[in-house]
Amino acid sequence: MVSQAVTTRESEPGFETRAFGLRPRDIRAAEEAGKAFGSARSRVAERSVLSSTSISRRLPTVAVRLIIVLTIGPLVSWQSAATLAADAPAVATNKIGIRLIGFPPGGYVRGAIHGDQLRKNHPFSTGGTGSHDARPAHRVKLTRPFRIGATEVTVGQFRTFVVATGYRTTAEQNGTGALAFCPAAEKGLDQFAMNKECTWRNPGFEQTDDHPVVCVSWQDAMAFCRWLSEVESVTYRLPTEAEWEYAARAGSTTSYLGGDSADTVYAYGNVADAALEAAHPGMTLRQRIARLGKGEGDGFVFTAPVASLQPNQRGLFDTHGNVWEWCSDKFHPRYYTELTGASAMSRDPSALPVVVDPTGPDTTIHHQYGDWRTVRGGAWCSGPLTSRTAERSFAESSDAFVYTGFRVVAEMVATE
Ligand SMILES: [Ca+2]
Repeated sequence: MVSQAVTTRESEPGFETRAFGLRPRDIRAAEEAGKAFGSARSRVAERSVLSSTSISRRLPTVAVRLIIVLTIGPLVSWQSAATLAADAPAVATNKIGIRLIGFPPGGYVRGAIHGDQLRKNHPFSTGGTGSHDARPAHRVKLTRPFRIGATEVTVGQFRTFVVATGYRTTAEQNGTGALAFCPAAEKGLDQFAMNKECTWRNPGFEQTDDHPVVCVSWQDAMAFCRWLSEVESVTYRLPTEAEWEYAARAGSTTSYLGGDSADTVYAYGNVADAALEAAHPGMTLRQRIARLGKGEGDGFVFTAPVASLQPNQRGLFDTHGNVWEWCSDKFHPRYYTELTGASAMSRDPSALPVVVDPTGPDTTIHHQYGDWRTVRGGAWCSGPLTSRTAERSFAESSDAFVYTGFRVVAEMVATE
C-alpha cells in the first residue's frame, strides 16, 4: 500500500443552479429566509442566479487543501464488506423503536456514472443530466462499523423527543415557518413558499406517526441525535455522505437499486410520479419523470409511511425518495474533485482513487453565506433522476422544508 499526498488548488465555482430537483427551491428558501432576516443567505440567493462564470470572477481562490489519497493495489470483492463487529448484532431496535441495521467496514464506488450513459437511461429528460458535483466517481473505504436507521425518523419518533424535552424546531421559532407546498400558486418554483403555519406538526398534508418527519432543519436533526445519545448511552449522529451512500447502495452499483433505468425507482422509492401529477397537474413539469401514465409510479402523492416500498439488499427503506435526508457533511459542489485530485472520471474502476473515511470539507468560501449541509436521496416531489443513489444536494442548516427529514447513525466500537 502506498500513501500519496495530493495537493490541489482551484477556484470555487459558486453554487450551481439547476432546472430540476431541490436546488432551485433551496435557493428560493434561502432567498425567502434571507429577505425575512436580512441574513447573508439573501446574498447567496442573489449570487446563485448569476452564471457560474460571473461568480468565479467575483470569488477569490480558496486556500490550498491537503488531502491524503491512498493508492492501493488490486481489490478483491471491493463492493463486499468485512465481518461486522463480532459482538454486535446486525439488526437492533432501540428504546424509541428505531430499527438499526449494522454495516461493517467496507468499500464501494461513490459518485455518478458518465453523463452520456445517464442521458441514455433517462430518455424523457429534457436537458442536461446535472450531477457534476457527484463526479468524478471514486472508491470510498470506510474503516469503522456503524448502525444506521432502517427508515427515516418518523413523526412519532420525533414527537417522543419533543415530548421528553419540550424542544421547539427552527420552523417553530423563526417566525416564518418552513418551506411549504402551495398547490394554488403558479406552477413551478412558486409552488413552494415559506409559510409560518408550516411545521413538522402541520406540514400541509396528512401524516400519521409512521410517516417521515418533515420541516426539520439540520439543527433540529442534530438536537434529536444529541437527545437520543443520552437516552441510549450510545453516540447517535447524522450519517456522513460516505456512510449514507454506502448504506443506500448496499452493494448495488447502478443509478437506482433496481438498475440504471428510471422506471426501476418506483418499486423502491416514493418520488414525484403519476399520483402527484394527477393530484396536482403540472407539479412534475420540471422533474423529468420517466413515466406519467395513469396508475404508473409509486402511488403516493406526498410522503408515504416509512417502509411502504421495497427495502434495499440490507434492509434500508426509502433511500430513494420520500424525504431528502440530512447528512453531517458540509456541502461543496466540487468536493469530489478536491477530494480525489482528479478532474476527469476514469472508466476503469481499478484506476479510481481511494479515499478513506471522508467526512466532507472543513469549509468552503460558500460558508461565509451560511452553514450549507448535504442532503441525499430525493423526496416525494423529486423526479427519479434527482433521487438516484449518487445524487447530492444541499440546504442551509437552519432551513426547514416540507420535503426534508433525516435518518440516524449509531456509532459502533470496532472489534478485532
Ligand atoms: Ca410519489
